[in-house]
Amino acid sequence: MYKNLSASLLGVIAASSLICEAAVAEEWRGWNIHVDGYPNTIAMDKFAELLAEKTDGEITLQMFHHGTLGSQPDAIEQVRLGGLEIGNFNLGPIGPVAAEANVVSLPFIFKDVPHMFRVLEGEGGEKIAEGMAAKGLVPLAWYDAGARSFYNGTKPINAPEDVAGMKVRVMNNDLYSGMISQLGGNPSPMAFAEVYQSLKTGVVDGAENNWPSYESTGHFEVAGYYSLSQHLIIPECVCINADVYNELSDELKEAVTEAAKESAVLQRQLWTEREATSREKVETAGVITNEIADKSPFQTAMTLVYETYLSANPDLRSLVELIQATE
Ligand code: BDP
Repeated sequence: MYKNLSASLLGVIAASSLICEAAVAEEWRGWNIHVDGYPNTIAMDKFAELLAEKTDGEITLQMFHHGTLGSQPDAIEQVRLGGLEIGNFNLGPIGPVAAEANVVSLPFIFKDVPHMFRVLEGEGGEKIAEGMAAKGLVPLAWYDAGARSFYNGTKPINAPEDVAGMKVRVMNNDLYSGMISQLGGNPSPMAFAEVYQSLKTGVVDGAENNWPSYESTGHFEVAGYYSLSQHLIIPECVCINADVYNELSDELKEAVTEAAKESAVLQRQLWTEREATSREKVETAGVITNEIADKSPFQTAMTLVYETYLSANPDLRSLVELIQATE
C-alpha cells in the first residue's frame, strides 16, 4: 500500500514537472562582436526586448556583446551546433560554411548597398537563406554593414600596385585571401579582436573595413589612411540555430521573425547615421581619406577569385548571374 502510494506520488510529481517544463520560458543566449553604442549592439538589444514582448515572455534573450563569448568563426559554430541560439553574424565568415552565402563575398558583386538589399529581398536572398539553413543557421533578418575599404598606416591606395607587398588583415575566408593575393599583397586572416594590436606593432600593414568598425575599434589611430575602394559590400544576419527555430510553433516563429525584422529597421537607420558620424570623427582626428577615381583595375584583378569560386561551385553560377542581372 505504502509502496503503491509512493509510486503514484512519484507519478504526480513527474507529471507536474513536465507541465512546469512546458510552461517555463525559453532562455536564449546571443552573440555580438560589437561595442556598446554600435548600431548592431543597440539593434540586438532591441531584438531581445521585442522578442520578450511579442512572445509574452515565453522566449527571452540574453545578449553577450563585444565578442565576450568568443571569436566570430567559433560563435558561428556554436550557433550551428546549438551551444548558442542566436548570433549577429557577418556573412563573410559564414561563407566557408555555406557556399551559397559566400556569393556575397565576391569582391564588387554588389553595385551598392541598395542593390545588395534588393538581391536579399528577392530570389537571391531565398537561395542564400536556404543554403545557410541547410548548414544549421536560419537568417531571420538582414543588417547593413556598408562597404569595406582598405586602410593602412603609410600611404593612400589608388591602384592595385599600392597594395602590392602589403600585409593586409582579412576575415577568415579564402575569397578574401585570394582577393589580396590578386592585388599583389600578402593576406593575413585574423580574428577581429587582434587587429588593433597587429596594426600597432606592424604585424600587418593594413586591413579593410567599413567606417563604423574602422572608427569603433580605434584602428584609425594606428592606420591613418582610408582609401575608398569599397571592394566588399557584405550583409549581416540575425541568425538562429535551425533546430531551435524549426521546433517553434508557427505563432512563435512569426513572433521571432517579426522581432528580428523590426530590429533590422532600427539597425539600418542607425547604420546610416553612424557611417556619417564615424567618418566625421576619424577625419577630425586627422585620417586622410581618398576616393579612388578608377576602380576598374581592382575589379579586373578579381577574375581569378570569381573563377575559383565558380569552379568549386559550378551550380552557383546562376546565383552569381542572377545578382549581376538584378537592377
Ligand atoms: C565588421 C563586422 C564584424 C566583423 C568585422 C571584422 O561587423 O562582424 O567581425 O568587421 O572585420 O564590419 O572581423
